[in-house]
Amino acid sequence: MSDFAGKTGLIVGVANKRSIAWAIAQATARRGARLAITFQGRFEEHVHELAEGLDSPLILPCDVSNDSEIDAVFAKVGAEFGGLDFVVHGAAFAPRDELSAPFANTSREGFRTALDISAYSLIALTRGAMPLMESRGGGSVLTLTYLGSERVFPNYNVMGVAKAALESTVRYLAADVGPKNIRVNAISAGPIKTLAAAGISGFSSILNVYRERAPLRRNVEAAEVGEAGAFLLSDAGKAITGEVLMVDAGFHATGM
Ligand code: NAD
Ligand code: IMJ
Repeated sequence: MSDFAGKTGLIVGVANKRSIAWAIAQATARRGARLAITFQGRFEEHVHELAEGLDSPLILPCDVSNDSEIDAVFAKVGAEFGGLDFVVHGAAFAPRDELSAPFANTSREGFRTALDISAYSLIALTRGAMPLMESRGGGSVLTLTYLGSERVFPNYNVMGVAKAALESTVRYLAADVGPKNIRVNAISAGPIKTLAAAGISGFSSILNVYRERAPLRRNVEAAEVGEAGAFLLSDAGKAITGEVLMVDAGFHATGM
């Protein structure tokens, strides 16, 4: 498989080996992509270790709430790669208290933070990538979302609102940058035990409910999201944009 030969990608949202963004990175690297991977402060060591297995990667700091760090990433990617074919956005955050307190207690600051880091950042990254993608004749942007955008799940709270904003952002961006042959899509993944799921009360019971009710009677693995991500990012997906692809063993289709 070499459908990413000669292609370059930027991966945002790798914390450790369990990160879904890392699974997508591996799926594209295996097919020949050259990658730039960003890390959020405390994950620098982890990301450097993971990237040791990649072919001449670029490792850069990026807090997605910081415009100058985003600018610096694209300046460096432009200088080193001379263009960009795809971006993976896997950053999400809400202050921990917002994921346990009653939803009606959502604070103004918690709401602002969740939407800034989990949804606005897709706009900022896509805008930064645009000139580098235009120089390649187009590109593909992929983000990660969750069904909590449409249905209520216990404790998902303001992250559900942020994911609804993110999915709408996918459609507005797709319409805006489509004429430049840049595609924007999301994968809505089933629950996976990553760092973003660690310490969430009741997460194991959510995994059990999915296993019992999903048509495939199982949960999904990060590697499976990685494969679906590689599909959307590759030329196999070149007529797909503004889409939210469910990669959840069919759970979303069930009523009861
Ligand atoms: P993860 O903890 O490995 O990834 C989340 C990433 O967000 C981390 O790498 C973290 O560094 C990054 N991040 C948070 N704040 C940031 C900031 N200010 N600047 C830069 N990066 C920041 O967990 P994951 O499950 O791989 O999450 C990746 C994406 O997948 C998220 O958007 C999440 O909502 C989504 N998702 C996860 C699941 C699941 O069950 N794990 C299901 C569906 C969707
Ligand atoms: C997270 C919280 C509550 C319910 C949840 C999740 N369900 C799933 C997740 C049902 C699947 C994981 N998910 C899809 C996320 O998007 C998680 C985002 C997240 C996680 C944390 C934990 C640590 C923290 N802030 C966070 N912000 C966002 O402090």
